[in-house]
Amino acid sequence: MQQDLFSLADDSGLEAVAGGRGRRLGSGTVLLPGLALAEAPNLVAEIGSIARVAPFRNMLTPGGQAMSVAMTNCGPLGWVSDRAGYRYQANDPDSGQPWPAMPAAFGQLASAAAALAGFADFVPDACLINRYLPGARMSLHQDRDERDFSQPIVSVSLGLSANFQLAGETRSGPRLRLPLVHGDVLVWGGPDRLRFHGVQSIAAGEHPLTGACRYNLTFRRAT
Ligand code: MD3
Ligand code: FE
Repeated sequence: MQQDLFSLADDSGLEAVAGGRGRRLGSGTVLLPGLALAEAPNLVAEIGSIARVAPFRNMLTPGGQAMSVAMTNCGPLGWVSDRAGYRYQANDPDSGQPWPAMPAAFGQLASAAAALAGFADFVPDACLINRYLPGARMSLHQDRDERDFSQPIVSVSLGLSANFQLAGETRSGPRLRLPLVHGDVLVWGGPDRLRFHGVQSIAAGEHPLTGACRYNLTFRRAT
């Protein structure tokens, strides 16, 4: 079991990732602790502007259950879920309007993080914005609604901390658990792109920048 956890974490310490700024969690997964810290106040302000145009909403699963995580999007495409299924679309289903533009600071951070993790030329066309209030969680799932799994995904954590779970290509088997804190950026791609992952229920708390809330930005190449 210990051996399994080591191979899951793949953190030998012999390799300098991103010039010492990164921690390798898998052959295609790199954690960049604090990479978004300096930009965080600006990112949170941009989330506020986006949410005034495309408010956070608790989407329905295809089974008809409201998700505990509230979501909105920015960029050319947005991820949506409803009774018809999961998909990316150019318009906000609540307003019929295009999703708000992706702020320049978002795209620049995502591309820079991907490059640090070894994925050159990552240009996201979708940014899903997740809002977790205390008690919200995301059960174990794969991200597989994108066309090209050779493209990585970049995630940025803001506000309250979360306990993240990373499994393998099946739901069963050992899981790496790690805290994601304000400013952390996680990049995953290559052989890790289809690993199951989830977020445990968020504990109550107050963050100076976000209040009683965690935001997660996930940057994707949907098409
Ligand atoms: C996947 N969001 O929106 S992303 C999602 O914190 C989603 O809101 C989570 O999963 C959140 O689809 C977590 C972080 C992540 C990190 C490493 C992974 C996802 C990963 C490694 C492999 C596969
Ligand atoms: Fe996911």
